[in-house]
Amino acid sequence: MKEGQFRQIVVLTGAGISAESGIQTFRDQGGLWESHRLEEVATPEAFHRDPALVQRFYNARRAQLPEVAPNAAHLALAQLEKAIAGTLLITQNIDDLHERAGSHHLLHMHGELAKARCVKSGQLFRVTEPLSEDSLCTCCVPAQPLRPHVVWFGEMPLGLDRIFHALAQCDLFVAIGTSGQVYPAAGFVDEARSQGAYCIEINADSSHISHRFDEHRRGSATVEVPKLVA
Ligand code: BV8
Repeated sequence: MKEGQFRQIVVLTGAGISAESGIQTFRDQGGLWESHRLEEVATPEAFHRDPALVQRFYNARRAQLPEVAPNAAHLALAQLEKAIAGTLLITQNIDDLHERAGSHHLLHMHGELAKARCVKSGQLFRVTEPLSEDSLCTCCVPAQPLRPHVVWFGEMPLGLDRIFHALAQCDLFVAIGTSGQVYPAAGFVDEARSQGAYCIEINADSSHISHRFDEHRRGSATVEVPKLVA
């Protein structure tokens, strides 16, 4: 990226940026877990219906975190924010690989696997052991159930005001490793494009939103993201 070419950059990442770190994408599993569709497990209704199943789903994914590490794509994005202060990294992912790579201007719009929250007060807690349907908060009397601090289907994503403000100001929008199937994230490219931002898609494959981008860099994130940032 040439010096001074872009001043305000919004980057959106999806499961594909963590694939080469060993975290399976939703698309690889066909959106399945224990033969449940993601949309069936990642919902408030599922948590109400079968909290043990939903806690097991997130315990299994949380248990992976200590075994995986940020890859070259995560590290390149951390370098990008050092080089261009007007960079905002929005991730759909709930893993902690962007933080561990050194990114700070980061917004987890779908929440964070490493955190749980009180269903009543909304207070956040760092998860240090597997949660069960009996996990309770320590902030309320009587104690209330703890749920994963994750945005489920049908729930409002986090940080949307900040996101739409950044999309309205950016001169470059880059989507990395997302299939563009989940809204409102899949519509961010339209917001950026409508105000004149240049839009680049980095993906190993085509996506549901490829046609909305000015430029496509087809390939793995660990190759294409460092090239973009160089
Ligand atoms: C909302 C956290 C209102 C959980 C996730 C009916 C009722 C209510 C809502 C809806 C409805 N119908 C539709 C909706 C909207 C719904 C939606 O979009 N549904 C879809 C299924 C149609 N959205 C919502 O409910 C959202 N909330 O709408 O609230 C509202 C409306 C407007 C404005 C404000 C509010 C909330 C959605 C959040 C759901 N939670 N995650 C968890 O993780 O367990 S979504 C989850 O799935 C992920 O976070 C991620 O976002 C999504 C998976 O998408 P991707 O990240 O793109 O991953 P995927 O596997 O699909 O693709 C990987 C890509 O990487 C591929 O393209 C592949 O080619 C590429 N790749 C692979 N390897 C590599 C690579 N690329 C490069 N290099 C590689 N090595």
